[in-house]
Amino acid sequence: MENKMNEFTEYWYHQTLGLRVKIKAHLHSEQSKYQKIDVYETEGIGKLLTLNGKTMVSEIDEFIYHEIMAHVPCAVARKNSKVLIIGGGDGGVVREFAKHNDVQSIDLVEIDDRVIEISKKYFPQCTSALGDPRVKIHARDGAEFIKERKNYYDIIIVDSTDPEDFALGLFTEKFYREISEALTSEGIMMAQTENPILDEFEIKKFYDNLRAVFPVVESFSAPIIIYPGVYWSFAFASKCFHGTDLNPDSTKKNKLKQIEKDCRWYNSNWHIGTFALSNLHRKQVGM
Ligand code: AG3
Repeated sequence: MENKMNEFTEYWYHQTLGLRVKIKAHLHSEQSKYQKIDVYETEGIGKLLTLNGKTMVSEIDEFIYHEIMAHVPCAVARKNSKVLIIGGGDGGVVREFAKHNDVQSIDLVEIDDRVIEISKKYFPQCTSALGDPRVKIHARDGAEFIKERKNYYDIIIVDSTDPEDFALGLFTEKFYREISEALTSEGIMMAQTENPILDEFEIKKFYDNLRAVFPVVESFSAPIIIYPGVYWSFAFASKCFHGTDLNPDSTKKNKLKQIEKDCRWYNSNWHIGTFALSNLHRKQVGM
């Protein structure tokens, strides 16, 4: 929600607490078929993209979210060849997967193609890999798309908005079952799962939905400056691997080390450490 001309505010935690950002310019505003899309030039954190008044991407911290969404599953997966990203129209997660030469295809399924177009214009650093020949963009509903592929993907990422409105379907047991069916027997899925301390959305039920489908369900966290309460959680689910079962293959390990050199957040020590949960985080996700 924008309050004054020179400030952007997002209230969360039942509208009681929030983030306040000084803005230099309101670069773009439109109502797409699905949502209100805004881009701000801020005083301190670079450009900021919001959807329905909720923060999605800022230049100061997008690398954290995007690096971990791609490199955590890639470090564990024995095969990274086929990747599906649901949501994520800003292109940030695609950019990070594209750094892995063993990834053969990346399907990006974003319901709102306006998010992709606006990101291309204002966040070219995020969309830089969308032209990669391995990337295929599908402007469709992920919940529909997922039904069409069986036993196909090695990694599926759900890069969604908050669990409300049209994104709510991306947190259901039914959807997780379809994801599981779209994955190969060694497949891995990851999703953003909100702030477990404030826990506005009662995320345990989403983890219960995952547990109804996947034998392995784990959680980890990373700080995202612009998201409610900064402490952000992610779900890691798979049919066999734990989040800390890094692929022991030495060629793969060396390749990952090369990628890590250019990462500003991700490295494999951090990866192992982040799966060690506090008591509160464990309780909130039902572990
Ligand atoms: N993913 C959005 C996470 C939820 C943010 N919630 C909020 N601001 N209330 C963003 C996609 C980045 N690729």
